[in-house]
Order: sequence, then C-alpha cells, then structure tokens
Amino acid sequence: MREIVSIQVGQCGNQIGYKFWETIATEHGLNTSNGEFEGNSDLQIQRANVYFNQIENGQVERYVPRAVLVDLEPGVLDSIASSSQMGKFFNPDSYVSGQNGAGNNWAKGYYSEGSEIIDMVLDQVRKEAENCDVLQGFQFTHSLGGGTGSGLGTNILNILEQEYSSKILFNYSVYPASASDRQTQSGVSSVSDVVVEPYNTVLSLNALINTSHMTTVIENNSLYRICQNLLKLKTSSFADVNYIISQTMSSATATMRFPGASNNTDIRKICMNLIPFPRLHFISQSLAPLYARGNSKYEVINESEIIGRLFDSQSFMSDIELRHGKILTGSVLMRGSEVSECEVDCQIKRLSDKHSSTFVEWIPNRLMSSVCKVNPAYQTSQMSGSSLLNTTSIQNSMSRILHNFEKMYARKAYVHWYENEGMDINEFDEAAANLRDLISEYEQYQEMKSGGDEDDEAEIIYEKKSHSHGFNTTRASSKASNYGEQAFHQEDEEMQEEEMV
Ligand SMILES: Nc1nc2c(ncn2[C@@H]2O[C@H](COP(=O)(O)OP(=O)(O)OP(=O)(O)O)[C@@H](O)[C@H]2O)c(=O)[nH]1
Ligand SMILES: [Mg+2]
Repeated sequence: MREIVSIQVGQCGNQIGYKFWETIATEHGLNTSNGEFEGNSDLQIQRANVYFNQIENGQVERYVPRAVLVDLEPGVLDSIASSSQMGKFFNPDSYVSGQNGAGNNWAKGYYSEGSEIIDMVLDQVRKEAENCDVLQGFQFTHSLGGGTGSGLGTNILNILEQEYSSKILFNYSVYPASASDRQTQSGVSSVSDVVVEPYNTVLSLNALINTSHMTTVIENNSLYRICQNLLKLKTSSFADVNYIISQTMSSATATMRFPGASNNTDIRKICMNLIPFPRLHFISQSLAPLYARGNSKYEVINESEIIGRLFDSQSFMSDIELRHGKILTGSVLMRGSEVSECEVDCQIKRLSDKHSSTFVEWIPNRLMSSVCKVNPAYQTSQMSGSSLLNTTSIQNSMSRILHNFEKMYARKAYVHWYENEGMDINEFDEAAANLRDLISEYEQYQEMKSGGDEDDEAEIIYEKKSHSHGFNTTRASSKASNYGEQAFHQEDEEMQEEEMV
C-alpha cells in the first residue's frame, strides 16, 4: 500500500484535520469511537491503509489515523482528545503539544517555542513513517497567519524535505482573510484580527515555495463568500468553512483512497501532472455542487453541470478570477456511482475547446480527469466533483499579501517581536524577494506564447530565478530532478518492487 502520513499543526491545522478525519472515516465505513469497520462494501475498506494504520488485536481489527497532531498550546488538542466522538480514534501518542503557544509570531513557532517540541514531533512522524510499507509522502494542514501552523509547520516541512528527500510534501495552507473582507463578512464571528498576519504569511510562503511540492491555497474570504452566496448561510463560522475544506480534501484524495480509478491514484502522479515547474506549485481547488440546504430537489445535477460549475471562479476556495489568468494544468476529479467516464471526457473536451484562450497553448492535454465510483460522505447529490487547477491567477492573492507586508515592513513595524526570538531581519528581505520573484514568474508564464524560442525562454526564466537566491538554487534544482520523468519511473518501479516483496 502507498501510505500518507498526515501532520496537522496549530489551531487551524487541527480543526481542519479533525473534520478531514471525520469525513474520510465515514467514507471508509469506520466507527470513530472504536476504529472498527462497520461499512457495507469491500470497496470502502480495500485502500483504507493509505491514510489509516490497520491494527489487529486478537479478534478485533481497528483502523487508526496515520496522523500527528501538533500545537504549541494544549487547548485545541485537549478538546479533540476529550471529544466523545473522535477522542479515542487517534493514537494517544500522536498528540504533541507545548504549553505557551506562539502568540501569532512566526519566529516563536519556527525558532524559540517551536524548538522545545520539534524533536518530539519528528520522533512521532518518524514512527509513523516506519509503520508504512511504501510511504508516498506527508500531508500538512495549517494556517499561514498564526505563529504555530506557519512557523513550526514550515520548520517541520523543511526538516522532512532534508530527511525524506524522495517523498512528496503537500500542504493545505489557509491564508488569512484581508481586513476589507472582514468588514464585509457580516455575521462572521470568528475571523482573526491579527495585524502581523502578512508577515507570518510571507515568511511561510517563502518556505512553501522552496520546499512544498504542492500547496493547495485555501482563502478564508473565498470560503466565507461560498457560505454566503452559494450555501446561502446568513452567518458562517469556522465550522462551516472547515466543513467545505474537508469535502474538498476528501474529494482530492478519493482516487488515492478507493480502488478503481484510472488516473491520479497516488500523490506523486497528481503532482507530476499538475506541476510543470517546481516553484509554480500553488493550486486552486473548486468543489461542486454547492447549494443551499433543501435545494437539492430543484437542481439539475449531471456531468456537464458539475464540470461547468467547477470552472466557475465562485466555486474556488482561493480568490481567483480565471478570466484574468492562464490555466497551466488542471485535474478534474468526479465522484459517484452514476458518473460516466465517457461523458466526463466529452464534457472536459468541450469545456477546454470552448475556453481555449484561458489555457496556455504550450502544454497540450493539460486537463486530466479521473472518476471515483464511491460516493462522498455528506453530499446530498449522487454526483459531485472537484477541480485542481494550476492557474497564474493565483498571483493576485500573493500580490495582495505582499503589498500588506511591504506597507508595514517599510517602517519596520513589529519587526522587533521577531528579532527578540532570535530571528535575523534578513529573513524578511529574502522571503519578500522570493515571493516577488514567484509573482513575476507567474506573470511571465502567463504572457508566454508557444514556439521554439519562447520555450527556451521558459527555461531561462526558471534558471534565472533559481540562481537569484543562493538558498533557492540547490533546492529548486534538486526538486526539478525529483520531478524528472526518469526519477519518477524509477521510484515507481522501486515502489512496485517493495509492494511485491
Ligand atoms: N478556515 C479556518 N481558519 C482558521 C481556523 N482557525 C484559525 N483560522 C485562521 O488561522 C489564522 C490564525 O492561525 P491559528 O491557526 O489560529 O494559529 P496557530 O497556528 O494556532 O498559531 P498561534 O495560535 O499563534 O500559536 C487566522 O487567519 C484565522 O482566520 C479554522 O478552524 N478554520
Ligand atoms: Mg494557536
């Protein structure tokens, strides 16, 4: 089996992680109070080992999430551990917490407070990795705006990249909502108001650009808009947005967790298709159908309708406008026992012909599709879908964060809090420069037309960027080789051999 170890860090990471495990446990027919299989179909359990350790104890067989739950303060982890529904589902050793929190300071998470628990976290991660037959990689859930998920989260990521260099690191990363969005979210009670979120986000993005293989960008303001405009909720909370996030995560991982799909059956293949250049790995994900409770009987739900909605900017968890950028690559994942693969292919072809100007010309066959016949857990419709797009429009959210960062950093406001934790101020400059470069890379690939000379130009741009920061060169090039076709097939063969043993 090709296993994934999930690492959830900080309040947001753990709250999203909790919903994810609840959702996929239901899909796999697992009782979350004792971990036993209670489903009604063999399809549900055949590949549960991707995310769960199977433990046989006498006559009883139970499934335990292959998860490490990390926070620098005990509150959220204590409430998960004491939850009657899920508290006993996780291995008690998988909870690793500190006492003091990181107080919204990336440097406390990355350096001072984080260093107190990082060894315990890594020991637990290694234990989980050793339990795997053929580890595919590590999944992270965290926010970028606080101190723990961002600082400690990216430190764990950097260390694992060194230690498990051939494994895939993929992140679900939550951006902060911008101040102007907060004012328009009437009824939203729990958005954060922390002024240094742009600092924490840019410092985290610096690590994600260099280290993560695939980062799904989740923006709280987009999720609140989905709650208001599509789900028609009068007020929305983290519970509502985390529910949507858990559905998209379950959808993105379904072809890995259930048998029968022809494509996207492991995370390396998903990355291989979606990421044409190692630094441009920031993915936007949409979900459909999304409609108000009780409206299902008035909705037409078929392959064409779902795929159409999946390419509507409103259905995305990140703040993108597809018309304003170019789609480099994409993957459509459809779910449901009624879904016809043939119809999906046909609708995707129709959509990419109709909107051909939205796609770059120089990557042919840039839209992949896959079908998972097992229905999602909570969707009210019998068919649903999700799309993962690598689009250059993601640069807008990055520019917005960078702009807010630069406004404060021009006056060095709040910087002393980071220096007090032992951080070198140059890290701010490096992080901002790295993000600025990434934004201009997106711009250049967006403008690029097909043709021999410009193909060469693509390589030159990439070379130039990877040499522009000393720290980038080796990581970017080592990752580029990880993605090389040869390395991919080689690893694939190794995995198959190990599986056969
Ligand atoms: N979608 C979503 N966002 C959250 C949730 N909890 C917090 N956030 C967002 O995450 C950011 C704050 O980060 P937290 O995860 O609370 O911080 P942390 O990682 O625990 O770090 P410290 O508390 O500073 O030590 C803000 O942008 C919040 O809006 C959640 O459950 N769901
Ligand atoms: Mg916290």
